[in-house]
Amino acid sequence: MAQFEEVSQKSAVHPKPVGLVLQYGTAGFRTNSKQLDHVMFRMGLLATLRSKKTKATIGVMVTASHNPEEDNGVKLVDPMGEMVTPAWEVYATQLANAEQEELLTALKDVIEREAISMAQEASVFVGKDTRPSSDSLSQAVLDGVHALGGHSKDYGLVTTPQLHYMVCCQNTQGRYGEATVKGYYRKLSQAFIQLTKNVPNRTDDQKALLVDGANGIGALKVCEMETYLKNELQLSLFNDGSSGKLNHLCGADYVKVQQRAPKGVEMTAGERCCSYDGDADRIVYYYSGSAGRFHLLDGDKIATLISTYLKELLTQVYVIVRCTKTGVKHLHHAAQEFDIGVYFEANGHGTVLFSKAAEEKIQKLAQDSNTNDERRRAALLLQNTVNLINQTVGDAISDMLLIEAVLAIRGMTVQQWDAIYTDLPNRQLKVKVADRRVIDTTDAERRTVSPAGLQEAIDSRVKKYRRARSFVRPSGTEDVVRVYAEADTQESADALAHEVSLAVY
Ligand code: 16G
Ligand code: ZN
Repeated sequence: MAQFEEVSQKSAVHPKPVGLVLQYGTAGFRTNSKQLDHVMFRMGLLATLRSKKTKATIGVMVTASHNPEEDNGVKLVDPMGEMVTPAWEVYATQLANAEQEELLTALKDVIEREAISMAQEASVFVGKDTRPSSDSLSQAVLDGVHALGGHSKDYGLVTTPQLHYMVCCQNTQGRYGEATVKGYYRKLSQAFIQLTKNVPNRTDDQKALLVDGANGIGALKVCEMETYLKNELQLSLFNDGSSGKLNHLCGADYVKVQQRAPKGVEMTAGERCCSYDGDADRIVYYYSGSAGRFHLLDGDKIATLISTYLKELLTQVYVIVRCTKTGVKHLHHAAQEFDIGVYFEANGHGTVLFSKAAEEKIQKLAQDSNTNDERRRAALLLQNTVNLINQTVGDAISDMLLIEAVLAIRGMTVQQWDAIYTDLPNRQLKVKVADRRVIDTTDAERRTVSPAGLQEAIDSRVKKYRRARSFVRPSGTEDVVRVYAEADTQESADALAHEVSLAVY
């Protein structure tokens, strides 16, 4: 078949290093960029098959998020803008690891198992972050798509959530919005302006925000967006990529883990600051207190701010808290089960999901002239809130605008937001062990079930401290075990984390 002829020829231009084995992990393939050319070509092939199978546009994003600049990675985006289904993660791994001469067999195996009609048209959207390697790697993805006769649209430099958004817009025939970067800016900025325009006496201080762009794609894109915001938000951008290295001493991951301000950001007491990660799907806030103390507002604080705001706008709500395993796909899935699902990881990745029924109800109330003024006002706020949120995946730019709007509407300072609750002192450590897979967990990774005796050992150490908890789980992205401990004082939290690490080791 001519189709496979072309795959053979082109794949020779993107050869796989013999013996190299990679895994489609929690967030796709991720490793040193030098090892990824063949993976990119093959993900172009797989995305084309996925598109034929679903009869919809599929996305491929080239990025390694918060990893160092030398790394890169790739992940696939399913039709509604969500992460690709687990069964296809398995195909991705098989395809990436097939030796050169086995590639066609591996490809045909997927086609057969999924009963894919090769006559079906295919369409793939491709995006990339600002890493030096992203140019040639995204070209390899496009080569893969074309080798199987798929149509492609290359969005070039976009944030990860922008690509998810484009895929969703395309597959919902524009109902979610226009599948262009400008369409994205227009939709979000209009919603933001609608939300904030009636807020009385917003001062320049309240409109000002310091942004750490992690020297990445988020910096570029938030700059493009600024004119759309019509001065309703005044951003001072740091780490804009003009001189510094991507994610180096800056960005959301650095700030969250180090619990300190990024390099180059000069903040005065009480000023609101935020940091994106390298592909702008995560955000954390922070400020400097009166004594120069650093205060972090992580994903948990963001979730609290947003859910208390939503609760105020709704007349009848039952708030249910649900915990899941680590990883966006688990949280996203759980959030989909509710009318309104607010999900955030402590690291700053998260969004809000509205069920179709909830969206329709909001729409109806906002348009119904019989609705009383107060309910109508709430419905309009909710409607614009829905439009401001990127429901496909966590989005630093969209989350930032939502947080800014909520603070403005509620007339809250960053300190008042911080005071909604107080975090117990805590410590996170990573422990290197011979084989992290021997640790198995349950209860959303809060208790260990194996190896035998480990949970008892953790319990006995926790008992020695006041208001203490400690969790242990294998990392999904690094070859380490993560240990978390909290207690009434920082000294106790540190000591407990240390003791539990020894028990793990
Ligand atoms: C990935 C996940 C993130 C999770 C992190 C945990 C996505 C898009 N990202 O970055 O949700 O928090 O892994 O990593 O799914 P860890 O297991 O090494 O702590
Ligand atoms: Zn990211």
